Amino acid sequence: MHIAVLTMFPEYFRSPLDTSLVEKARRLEHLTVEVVDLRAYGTGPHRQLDDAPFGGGAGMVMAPGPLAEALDPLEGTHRVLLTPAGRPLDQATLDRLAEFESLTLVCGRYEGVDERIAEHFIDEEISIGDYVLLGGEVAALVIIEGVVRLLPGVVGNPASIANESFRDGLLEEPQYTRPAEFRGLKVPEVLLSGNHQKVAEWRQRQRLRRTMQRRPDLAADFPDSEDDD
Ligand code: 6GU
Repeated sequence: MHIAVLTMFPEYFRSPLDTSLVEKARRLEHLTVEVVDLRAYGTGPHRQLDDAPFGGGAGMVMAPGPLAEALDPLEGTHRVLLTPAGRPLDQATLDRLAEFESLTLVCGRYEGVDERIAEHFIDEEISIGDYVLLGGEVAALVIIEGVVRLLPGVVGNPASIANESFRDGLLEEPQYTRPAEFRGLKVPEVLLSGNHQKVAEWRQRQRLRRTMQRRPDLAADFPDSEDDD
């Protein structure tokens, strides 16, 4: 996969792209990332990217010219604008984005981008949640991490992707590792029992219970998810 990131803050991406599985994916050539400095497309001596909104009001708008020039060579890639006004990101969206050969992530700043860009130079608009950040950079990194771990060969054990929270609409059960007793705190007995059937039942019960408690919105899709424990 190739990802182009359009941003006013290219330095934002250095260490995240050089760390962890993202670095490994780049090293193994599952992934190439090109960070494009939008400032290079700005106009005037200050390489300006924003302008006042038509109709008045507070805040500034990212002007269409520089964005269009940066996006022209990326026609044919799947172009995503990161904005709090976009559709909320979820696992299904990441699964879908991971199928593209070439993604472009446009990091919005200021009050927004000129709507003509959103309508004619962008394929979809995505938000990472119901809160406001300074810009789309963190959201672009969220998408890069979410997508990279789905690329074949990047995560060692594909089962760890297949079994996770959200893939079947439930949160994951609690996990424990050694020691079996830590500062007087014990691991649930059933996990030490060696009874695989009992363990599987316990895990499923924990998943339902956790989802009910923490994410009743998700649990609503599971009519059989009474809190029976
Ligand atoms: Cl994509 N951008 C900004 N600025 N704020 C956000 C967001 C994006 N998603 C949630 N909040």
